[in-house]
Parts: sequence; C-alpha cells; structure tokens
Amino acid sequence: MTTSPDSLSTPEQNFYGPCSRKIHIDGRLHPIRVAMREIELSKPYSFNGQTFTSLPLYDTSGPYSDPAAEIDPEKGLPCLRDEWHDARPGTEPSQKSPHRPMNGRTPLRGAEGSSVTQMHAARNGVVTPEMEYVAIRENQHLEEWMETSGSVRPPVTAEFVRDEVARGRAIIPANINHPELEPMIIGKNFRVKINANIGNSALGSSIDEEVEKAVWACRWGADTIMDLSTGSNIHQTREWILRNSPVPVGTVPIYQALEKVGGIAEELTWEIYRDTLIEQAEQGVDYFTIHAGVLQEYLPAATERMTGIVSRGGSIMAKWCKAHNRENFLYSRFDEICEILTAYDIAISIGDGLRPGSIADANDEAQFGELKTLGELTLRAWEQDVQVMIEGPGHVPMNLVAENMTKQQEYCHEAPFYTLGPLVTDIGAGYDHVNSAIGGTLLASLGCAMLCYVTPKEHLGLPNKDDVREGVIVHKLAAHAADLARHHPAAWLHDNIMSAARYSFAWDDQFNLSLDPARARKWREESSPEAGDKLNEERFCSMCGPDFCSMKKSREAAETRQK
Ligand code: IRN
Ligand code: FE2
Repeated sequence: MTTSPDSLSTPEQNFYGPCSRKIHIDGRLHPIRVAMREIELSKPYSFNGQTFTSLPLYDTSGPYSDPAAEIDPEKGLPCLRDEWHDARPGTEPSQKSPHRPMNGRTPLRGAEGSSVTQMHAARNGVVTPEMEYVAIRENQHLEEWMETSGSVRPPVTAEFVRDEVARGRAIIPANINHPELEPMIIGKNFRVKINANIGNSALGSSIDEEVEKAVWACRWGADTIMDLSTGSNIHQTREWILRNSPVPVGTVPIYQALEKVGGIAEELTWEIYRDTLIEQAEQGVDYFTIHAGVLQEYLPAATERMTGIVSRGGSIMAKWCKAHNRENFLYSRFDEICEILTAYDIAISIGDGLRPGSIADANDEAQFGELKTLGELTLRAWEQDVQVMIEGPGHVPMNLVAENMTKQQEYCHEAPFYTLGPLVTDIGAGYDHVNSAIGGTLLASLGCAMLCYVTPKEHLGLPNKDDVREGVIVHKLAAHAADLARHHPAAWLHDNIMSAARYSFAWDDQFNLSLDPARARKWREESSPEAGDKLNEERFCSMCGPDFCSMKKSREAAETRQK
C-alpha cells in the first residue's frame, strides 16, 4: 500500500499548528496514560480568579497529531490497550474465523460462560481501565475550574462512569480485539460525540483512499468512524481501517452478508449473517448496527409513506421478510446475536430501519412503532450485559424534533440516542451537512448522545476527503454548541478563552482554539496579503477594515475610560 507523502506526515501531521502539543495524564487506578492535546496560549487569560496559560482539549486524533509519532499504515498503530490488561481474565484465543489480523494478534473471545463486556464489569462494581480512561478524558482534570465555574453537571469520576455504564445510560464501545483503540464514552451525561461514515461502494474508491479518510476524520475530530463499505475488498478495507484507527469502528454487518449472497436479499440466511458477525468481531469491530426492529407488522404503514423505507439495512430486511413471509431473523435470533456480542464486548447500535426519509414521513406510525420495539430489544440486550445505543432519524422538521428525544428516552429506558441529523428540510442538496447540523444541534441540546455526520454529498454521491472534512467540522460545531447549551464547563471555558483572544486581537490563539485551525489561519492570511509578518499585530481584519472594527473601537473606548 502506498500513501501519498502529504497525507500522513509532517507538517500536515500537525494540522493544529505549532502551539498544539500532545500531553498525557496518568491514571490513578490503572497504568493508563490519557492522551490530550494542549494549546499553548500566547499570553495568560483569567476567569473567575483562575489563570490559564494553556488549555488542554479533548482529542480524538490519537498518534496522528503527535509530530513525534512514527506512522506506518502497513504496521498499524501501537496496541495501547494490551499494556493495560496483562492477561485478560475470562478470555481464550479464538479460531472461529479463518482470517488473521494484521497486528499479528491471535483474536480473543470470552471463554464459554464468561462475559467480557464493560457493562458486565460495571454491574459487578469493577472500574476497568477503559472507564478510568474516559473519566479523565472527559475533563476530570479540570476539576478546579469545574468548581469555580459553578458547574451544574455531575463531576465525571471513574465511579460515575461505572454507574452510567451499569445502568445502560452510557456505553464504551471497545472490542477486546481492537487494542489500538483509545476508549471513549457515549451517553447524555458526557460530551456530545460525532461519528463519520466512510467506506467504498461498488462504484468507487480504494483501500488507500478509505484509510486516508479514516485518519483525517480522526484528526478533524470524529469520535467514532463507521466503515460502510460495500462492493469489493470489504474485509481488507476494514482490516486496514481498524489497525490504523484510534477511535471505535462501527459497521453494518448485513451489508457484507448481502455481498456474500451476490446482492440478493432473499438469499440471506441466519448462518451467513452469524459467520459475518464472528468474522468482523475477531477483526475488532467495536459496534454493530443491527436493524432488528424492522418487523412485518410495521411494513404496511411504511409502504404508504411519501418515501417508503430509506434505510439500506431496513430495506434489505423488509425485502427478506416479504419474500419469505417470515419475521426478520435479526429479531427472532436477537438473543443469539447478543451472545456473540458478549464474547467480544461489541456494543449494539440498534438500527432505525424505518426512519423517515422525508419531512412528510417524520414521527409517523412506522417510525414510532419500530422505536417501541427497539426499547424491548434494549431490555433483552441488557439481560446479557450487552451495551446498547439506539439509532434515530432521518428527516424531521424542527417542530417535531423534541418529540423524538422524549419518546426515545421513554421507550428505550434512557439508552444513548445516536442520530442521523436530523435533516430539517428535504431541499438542502449540496448543503445537507448544514441541514443535518441544524437538527442535530437541537436534538443534542435536548440529550442526544452522538450525531452521525452528513456530508455535502448526501443524496448525491460518495464523499471524498474534502467532504469528510466539511462533514466532521460542521457536526463538531453542532456537538459543541449542544455542549454549551447543556452547561458543559470545559466547553464554556474554551469559548471564553476564544472570545478574550478575539477581543484582544490575539490572532494565533484564535486560530489555535478554532475547530479548523488550518482554514482559519489560511483565510486570515489570504485576506491581508500585504501585511506579511505584521499580520499578527493588526488590530482589525478585512471584513470591516481599520475604521469600522467594532471590537477595536470598543476596546479603545474602554482604554480611554481607564486613563
Ligand atoms: C445513524 C442513526 N441512524 C442511522 N445511522 C447510521 O446510518 C448508521 O449508524 C449507519 O452508519 C448508517 C446505516 O444506514 P442504513 O443501513 O440504516 O441506511
Ligand atoms: Fe435522506
């Protein structure tokens, strides 16, 4: 495999600029080192009696933002989690799948009769290294600031994480066969997360391109990625992505199962599906989307809709049910599926096969009927200590968004909600990433735990690397806006420092603190080409020019008053 030189190495490796550095915070309970990215500020900023000369930020980029890291996609990332669990209790080497992973590890599985899930540990009172990792990552180290900022949110301790996982209100997707992963948590009491979908289709893209998109998605801020590959080389593409991914990787296994039967839905069988689950489980996939709620009884209502069934997985299962006149095997075999998931600690993301694909179909009988079934399945998965999240819509007008959140929480017993947007209108083609971020911000501010990104190519074509960037950054923005609305103290601190920097014309700090520092810096430079080295000293920008800068004027007024 070849990788173009500008894609994985310096200076682009440090996309965040020279004032960003990698720091590590040691665990207290376990031998973990939690990676964060720290921004060195050009001067001190004070709020509530606390002074900041640097700001540690939540970081999804793994080794990819560490200029010192040696990155070779053929070798994959270091197996970080292997060092935390010397011998994983309750596991045994597995030979269930004929494939061997590129990292040279023999795949593990839970020994007969033992569950290796985070939920199982949590319910038995055990704080795992993964739980401590996410507690620190979610800004436990800003304790002092949390106190002085009068935060109304519960402090994120390792014990709090354990409790949230035990009661199913949060999940830590971390397959025991994905040791390269830096653990993260999805739940309404934590930072809002975003997922980036990548993967090839029958009509385009190569393994190289998909790995490059995955790596860049992590650099730009994706908290998880999903490999939705269809077409050729599905197994290999996923292998390369997993071995190079510091974030959890999700898949929709029915896509690969469908490839195995030549794309003919009627020919799918439980046995083919089961073997696909095991193949992917042993590679290290961290969560599976499973469309188990598409039941025969909901199909008539879905057929009468404006846009029918728009979920790929949902339409495959609906076709199978109709052809055989039998209940969806993902539903009838659900307990057996869960048994497989417990052996590898794979989280289930129960699919919304009947999500509305148009404004006209939002919040209809088919959608909410399925949602009730997803709640029933949640309880069945929890019986086996399987971690669950619930997928949500789709296309929903703003006035119907809130009802989605309340019904999901009620029907699904507070399991985390993971939604595609929602898109708040059907006419956004070319701008559907913004369309999705509008609905996503509202839903996340009401308690949605993770947003699935949408790119500008939605409804039009397979996204390329630039589309991935737009999609990730715009949804990061949505997630952060929701964190602010939900009084996340670390999010507020970030914004406060940014505004202080803006008010004092500290340009470098403004670039470094923004979600896309490279673009902010580039556009600023382009707007004042004549300024050269003096750019950083300018106390205005080309938007208003020197005589109309309101910030400049109001600062001058304040300074005159002080004299
Ligand atoms: C997220 C919420 N609702 C759907 N999603 C994502 O859509 C899901 O996680 C996966 O990435 C993709 C599945 O699409 P289909 O098969 O439901 O169309
Ligand atoms: Fe759509």
